[in-house]
Amino acid sequence: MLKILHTADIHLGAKFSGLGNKGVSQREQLRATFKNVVATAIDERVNIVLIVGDLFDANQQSQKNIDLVIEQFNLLNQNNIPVSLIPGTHDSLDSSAIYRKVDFEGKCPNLSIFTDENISYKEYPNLDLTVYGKPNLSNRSYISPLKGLKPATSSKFHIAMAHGSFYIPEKIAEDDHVFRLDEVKTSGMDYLALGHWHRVYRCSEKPPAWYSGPPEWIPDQRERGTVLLVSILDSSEVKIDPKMLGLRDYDEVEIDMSEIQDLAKLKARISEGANPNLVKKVTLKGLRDAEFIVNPEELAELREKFFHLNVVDRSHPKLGEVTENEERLIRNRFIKLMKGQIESEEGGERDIAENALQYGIALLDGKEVL
Ligand SMILES: [Mn+2]
Repeated sequence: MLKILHTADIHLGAKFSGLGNKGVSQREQLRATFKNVVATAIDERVNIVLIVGDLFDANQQSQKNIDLVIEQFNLLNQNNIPVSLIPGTHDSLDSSAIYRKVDFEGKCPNLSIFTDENISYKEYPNLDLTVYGKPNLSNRSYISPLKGLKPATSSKFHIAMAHGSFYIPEKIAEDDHVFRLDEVKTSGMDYLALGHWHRVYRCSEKPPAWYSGPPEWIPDQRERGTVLLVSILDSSEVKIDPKMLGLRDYDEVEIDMSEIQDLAKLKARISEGANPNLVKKVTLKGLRDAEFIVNPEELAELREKFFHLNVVDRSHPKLGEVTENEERLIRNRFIKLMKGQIESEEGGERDIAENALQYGIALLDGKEVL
């Protein structure tokens, strides 16, 4: 059996400028969680660690982060655990690459960085394993990170690393290092370790191809950080065990303001599940009582209950009832029609209808709104 720790998108050095004074703390947490990833690899006695791009958030890094990576890789070395790594889109192998400035391989004898422009491979004879991969050479590329991938040795186990986007029609930019399902299916690999998407996601069951997501929360991520413990049995059966290592958790909710009558109730709803390690995004929606105006300052005290709280108000004031004898007025006919439209729609369409109602009334009242 072969046991792997698969991680990616650690983004050491990320700025977290949107987090205000918590940014420094989360930057430090990325370092702490990276150490925890290494400690987990040792505890779990994995045979190899795969780092599938974006270990660093940028090619400019503090000496502190460089030293941390060297220290932690050496810790793995002391435990006879090799590391395979590809440069990603944030730490791409361009002319200013951190992997050109710092001789990580010279300082970490257990480390292999894939730097050939095309797919290359590294054999681990004592593990009966070959690992395949290619670096991202820039932030954007039309070339598939799986281009030319096929088994090249007689090893029992073949594993590929790729940092890019899994092709989903009309959802993926074509220059985002795109690879396709048929490339995965015909790769001849036992497992494909993916990076670039910031969530745990399975692209294919056979062969298994998974995104691990980042181990610690970074902006735009909507779940707690995770690594994948991957076991490949001698029968070639693959078991995937996601292990949540991130300290910060993430939650996102929508609150329908038609159900909320006062500030106390709104505060209580926002505070549900509050804890100091939670990043929470709250969107206020729907039609609220016209007299109930939410002042952001009144919600400010709730921030202390969370690691980070972001409240976005997309609610609209409810208008007075429309009576039949007013119906001849264009304005009221419009309101009635739009209310019917709002009732019959859901989700994004409903938002559009609600906005149309507000814009329409403003225009009928002679206001310039667009
Ligand atoms: Mn990336």
